[in-house]
Amino acid sequence: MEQQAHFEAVLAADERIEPRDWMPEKYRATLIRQIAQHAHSEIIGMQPEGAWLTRAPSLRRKAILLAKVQDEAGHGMYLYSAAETLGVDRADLLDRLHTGTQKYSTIFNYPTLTWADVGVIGWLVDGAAIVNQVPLCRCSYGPYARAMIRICKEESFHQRQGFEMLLALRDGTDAQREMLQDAVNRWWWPSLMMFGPPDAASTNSAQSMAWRIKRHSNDELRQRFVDMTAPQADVLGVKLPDEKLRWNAERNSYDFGEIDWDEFARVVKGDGPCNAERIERRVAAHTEGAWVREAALAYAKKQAAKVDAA
Ligand code: FAQ
Repeated sequence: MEQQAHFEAVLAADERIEPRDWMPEKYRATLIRQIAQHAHSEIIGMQPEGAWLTRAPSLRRKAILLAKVQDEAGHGMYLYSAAETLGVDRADLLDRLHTGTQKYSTIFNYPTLTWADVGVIGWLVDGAAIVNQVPLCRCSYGPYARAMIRICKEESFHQRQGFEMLLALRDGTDAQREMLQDAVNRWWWPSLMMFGPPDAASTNSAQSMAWRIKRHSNDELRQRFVDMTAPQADVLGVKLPDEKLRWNAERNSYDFGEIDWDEFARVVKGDGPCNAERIERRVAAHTEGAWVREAALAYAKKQAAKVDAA
């Protein structure tokens, strides 16, 4: 009772729960679920853009893209470390990703067909990630909140590099502008799905908000993203593929059309355009990297033995 009261007092004071603190088992399980899914999304998210590293149109673009893809790996590392403070093992989490018992974001199951897709991912996908993740910097669990502060700083660079790349396409040839519009047509709706199911169907939101893991509902953040992005589309000279998108002066927000939730459900269940390919590639990378993990562990053991001997 005393521990529960302490937990609730920390939440009420908007302070942070730390790994050493007592916490309800369901709070721990919810955090493990969300942080692990988030970590998996970061490392699976390296694949769609990574596919363009060998085809970047200039050395400058290649250097920027390399930095971005490496950042995503780093985000995965911060997040797996944050999850480990809750008593789980990174190897087990990766196992769960590889066997399909833990999810990752639907957005990374769509293909990157042209170079414009790389810019649109920066603009829309990293843009949506920022809207979703800035509030997570104030999440009630300390290690997750602190990881998010670093991640958000890097996401903001990612978003800008994407937008800057798209400005170059806007100012390019007709064919480049067409390529830009085509990429926007394909990525707009999946980006809106990143925020999760509508509030009425969101099974975890109410409890996660009460625990101050989430600060806003899925629909609130989705609306915030649409309001932020629609004027940016005008700057880029592209049309967002939604006939119902229009400014609503009464609500002081954009109205927008209905998301295809059947498509969302299919992609979550593993039946998206690239689900099988993404997991196959991930498992292959993991298997091929076994010797690196073995070598790193052997080195760490040797160093520890040296310290013991001293
Ligand atoms: N995809 O009850 P809710 C990035 C699942 S990182 C797949 O509303 P919750 C950076 C959900 O897990 C992108 N599954 O769930 C980058 C739950 O199933 P479960 C990842 C989804 O947790 C950029 C069920 O539906 N970001 O982009 C999705 O309260 C470029 C019911 O949903 C994060 O993970 C989905 N889109 O809210 C990297 C942020 N949405 O687990 C590379 C942290 C929902 O009960 C390149 N996560 N589901 O079986 C969150 O903020 C939350 O977990 C939500 C979902 C908002 C995603």
